[in-house]
Amino acid sequence: QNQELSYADRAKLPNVHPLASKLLKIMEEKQSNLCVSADVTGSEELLQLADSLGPKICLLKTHVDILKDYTAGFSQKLQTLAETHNFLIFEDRKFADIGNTVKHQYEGGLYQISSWSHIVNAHAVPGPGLLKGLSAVGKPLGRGCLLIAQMSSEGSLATGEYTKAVVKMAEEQSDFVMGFICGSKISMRPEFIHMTPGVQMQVGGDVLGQQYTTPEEIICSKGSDVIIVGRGVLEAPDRLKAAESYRKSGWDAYKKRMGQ
Ligand code: S5P
Repeated sequence: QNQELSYADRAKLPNVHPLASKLLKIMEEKQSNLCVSADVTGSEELLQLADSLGPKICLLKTHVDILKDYTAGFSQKLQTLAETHNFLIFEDRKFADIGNTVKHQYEGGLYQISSWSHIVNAHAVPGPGLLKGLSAVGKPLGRGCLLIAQMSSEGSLATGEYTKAVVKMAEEQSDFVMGFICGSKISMRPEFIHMTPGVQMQVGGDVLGQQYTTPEEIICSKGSDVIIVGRGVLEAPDRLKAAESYRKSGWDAYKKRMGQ
């Protein structure tokens, strides 16, 4: 039967990834399934966003490679804000190379992503060796990875059999993979967290192929767990007010799904 577990119940499952468990607990505590995508190009602005929206979110998603002024000091400050406001950090790096290369990209270079980002994501295209490379770096640090199983953009090739193969790959390396980037619930295992981008209050899109669905639709009808919102918050006249309305909308949809 379709017995729906709460976020709090899922956090306690014996085989849940420790970081998935932590995120699910944060979600329950803060009553937030909102991940804000902080797609801004200045570190000061990003830190300000993290500080002001921190109380509203369970997760903050970054694209560090769009920052024009990245420094190691920035990532330290971001970690401090994550602790202060009790959210996790998700660097949306979309790794997509052979294991040996992604290992270096994850650990080294300018950004040293593994040192500060709790969660990263990856395309499954290269096969399981990519996860082996990433987990060699991330597992000892207690990090987690999301596999990109579907995309929000028009004409995405990540559909059908590909999506199914991604789920299988995740199941085979569930000691490091904690969930998916997807449009809807694609795995029946409650240990996995489903996160969905392409979210705004109104259905629509942008001129470059992005497609938007509402929080209600994503959480309640599609059965996803976390809404990822960028411009819906960033381009609002009052970002804090917008974040609160997405938080409430996502949480109300979750309550409705739980039949409460
Ligand atoms: O399929 C995807 C996967 C991701 S991670 N579609 C997406 O839009 N994203 C990311 O989510 C994208 O890189 C961007 O950072 C965010 C959506 O931003 P928005 O401004 O369209 O809400």
